[in-house]
Parts: sequence; structure tokens; C-alpha cells
Amino acid sequence: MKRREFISRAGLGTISTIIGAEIVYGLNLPEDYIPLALQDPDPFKMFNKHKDMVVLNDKPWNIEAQAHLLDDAVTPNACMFIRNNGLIPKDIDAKAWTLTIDGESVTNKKTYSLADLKTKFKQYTYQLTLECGGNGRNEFNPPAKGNQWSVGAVHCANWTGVRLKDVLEDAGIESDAVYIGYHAADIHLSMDPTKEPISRGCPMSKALQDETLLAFKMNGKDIPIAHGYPLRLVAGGWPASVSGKWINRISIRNKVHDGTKMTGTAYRVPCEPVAPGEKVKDENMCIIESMPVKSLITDPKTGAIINEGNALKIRGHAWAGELEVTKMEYSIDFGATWQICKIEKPVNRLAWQHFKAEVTFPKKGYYEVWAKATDSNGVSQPMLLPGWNPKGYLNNACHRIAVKVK
Ligand SMILES: Nc1nc2c(c(=O)[nH]1)N[C@H]1C(S)=C(S)[C@@H](COP(=O)(O)O)O[C@H]1N2
Ligand SMILES: [Mo]
Repeated sequence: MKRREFISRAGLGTISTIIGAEIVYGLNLPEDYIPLALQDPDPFKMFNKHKDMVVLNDKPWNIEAQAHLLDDAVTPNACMFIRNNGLIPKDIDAKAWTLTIDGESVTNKKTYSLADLKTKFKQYTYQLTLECGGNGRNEFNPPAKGNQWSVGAVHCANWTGVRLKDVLEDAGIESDAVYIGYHAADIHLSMDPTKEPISRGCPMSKALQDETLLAFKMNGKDIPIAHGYPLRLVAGGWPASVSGKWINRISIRNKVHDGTKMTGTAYRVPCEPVAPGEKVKDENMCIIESMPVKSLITDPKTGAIINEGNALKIRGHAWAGELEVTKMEYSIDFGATWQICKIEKPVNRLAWQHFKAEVTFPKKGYYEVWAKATDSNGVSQPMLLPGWNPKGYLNNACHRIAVKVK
């Protein structure tokens, strides 16, 4: 039976019975809309995600976390956001999977099976922070098109694999190499096999860093399908779009990679600040590289209530792209004064850092706790929105939670 017919024939009562609860605003359901709980397959089950994850889009799947879901030191699979530009590849056969290294600047074009990669090269594990360039987009005004991420498009998992540099060097890098570009097995939304949903990359300097991995494990197990099984590029600290999933080819380029979503305005911001709403020519948009300093209070949730005289324990994580976070502060007076939080060192470069503090309040009432990180260059998060940009990238404003003292 077609889905449309299903809704009209079944009627609200029947749907409620199937879901096992009254659809409170059922009369507002658009005619063609299938409640998520009835969509087959259920994304929470299909992707093994926590029930508090938020689905922003189902074609393609885009699912984000909430601040409290990111409380763990290492983000568990169930709480990792998913950002897809196309359709997840089907019927992946890891035994037949290959990775080809090619491009204008490769010495010898080479193809590796997964077994080759795992046996020929030394394996490394790093905790790496991956944040979508569009995280925080929902606050920009005028609004930017695209998934309206709030704070949850970031994760820091354990990634295991081989160093990209070891594989690139095995194939041979010519002296005119400037960039790498990835190619992957996902399918363009139009189903046109000649189109790629995304094909991004990074300069050689980033590709050759020790922590840039060709990963086949996430948090100690095979990478889940939605996160790039069986092979993914992981380039921590840069917009997560550089970390290509389902990778089957990497090109060593003699120019800046010009694949899908490398050109035009994608993953670019104005090279010079612009006024909100201003049109910016493509040639004045610059590629995002290292992500800006940012932090998140992961406990308690916003809306916390405590009794007068009690201290409120807060904790969370901070990260700063290629840099380290050197100072972490909080404010309870809307940014007029700041107090120091304890901040740990990262377990390795490009991993997020954990902070905590005990906050005391002078009297009963409504407060907000604002958290602000500063990087090793002395650059701090803006208290509120940073510079507007046409695509709504790089919102690293201070995270804020509401607190009532009663
Ligand atoms: N092949 C492929 N790789 C991809 C994408 C994609 O759509 N296809 N999305 C990119 C973007 S924009 C982000 S933010 C991250 C998201 O990684 P995650 O879904 O594992 O959280 O994957 C990146 N790698
Ligand atoms: Mo992204």
C-alpha cells in the first residue's frame, strides 16, 4: 500500500493505536506526512541512536545530539550526530572494498584492499573532535538555508586506523602536490551515478599530519554504516565535511581540489567580514580550515533548579580546531565578569578537553551560566553570535544554560 493511502485510510485513531499514544496535535498533521514513529525503518533503531537525538532531515538523514547527550568524555555511538549529503551506500562488501590513491601528483597510482591497509601499515588510535561547519546555524539572522543545527553537530570519538600520510607516501607524493580530494561510495540524491554528493579534501599539510587517519574502527568497533563503514577519512579539528565517509579513492592534486562542495559557497565564509544579509561573490568566499574555539556545558541541562546556598556543579568540553584551549571561564552575570573553570589537557592533539566548575549564586532568582573558552592564540569565543555569513557556518557563540535558584 502506498504511504499516502495509508494515512488517509487508517485515520488518526488507528495511527494512535499503532504508536501506542494519542497524537496530541494530530489534527495538525499535514496530509502527506508520515509520523516519524511510523516511518520504516525507524531511524533511532536503524542507526542505534539515543531517543533524545533530534532528526533534522530524513532525505538525506541528518540527526543531531543535544548538549546533555554529549556529557561523556568520549562520545558513544548512540549520541553522535549524523550528517549526510546524499544516500548511504547499500550492500557494502568490506571484503571487496578497495581504496585507490591517484591524482595528478601521485608517483604510482595504487589500489589497496582493507586487508592491505590493515597489514601493511601501522595502526594508531586517537580521540578526534569532529564538528560540522554548520553547527549553530539555527541562530543566524537572516537565516541561512540548510540543516538548522543547534549545538549538537559535534562529537569526539576514538578513531582507529592507519595514517593517511603513510599510505600517500607508499604510493608516492610528487613535489607539485598541494591538496588531496576524497571520493566516496554514497549516492547523489538525484540517483544520478555521475554525480557525487560531496567530494572534499584538505591541503597536503593537513593530510600529512600524524592524526589524520584512514579509519576503520570507531570507539573500538567497526565504524557503523552511517558514520562511514568500512573506511573513513578523519581529519580532526577541521570542518567535519573534510572527514569523508565510505572512502574508496583519494586523489593527490596539483591544485586545490575542485570536487563537489569544494567550490562556490559550500563550506566557505566571506574572506572579509560582511553585513548580515549582504550578497557575497563566490571569489570573495574562502575555504574554512581549522575550526574556531568553542565549548559546551553538558551537565546540567538548561533549566536546572537548585536550592539557595547550594553550589551548582557544571561540566563540559572545549575545543579549538588545530589549537589547544588554554583558558575556560564561566559567567553568571551575562558576561560582565568571568570566573575560572578547571580545564584538563587533551588526551592527544585534536581531542576535546574537559572542564568543570562549582558555581555559587548570591541570592534566589533567575540566572544564566555562560561558558567561554580561549585558545592558545588568546582568541576567545564571542559571547553572542559571531559574524554573519551567507551559509551560516562557524557559530561559536558561548553556550548558555538557564538556572533558577529557589
Ligand atoms: N561520503 C561522505 N562523507 C561525508 C559526508 C557525506 O555526506 N558523504 N558528510 C560530511 C559532513 S558535512 C559531516 S559534518 C561529517 C559528519 O560525520 P558523521 O555523520 O559521522 O557525524 O561527515 C562528512 N563526510
Ligand atoms: Mo558538515
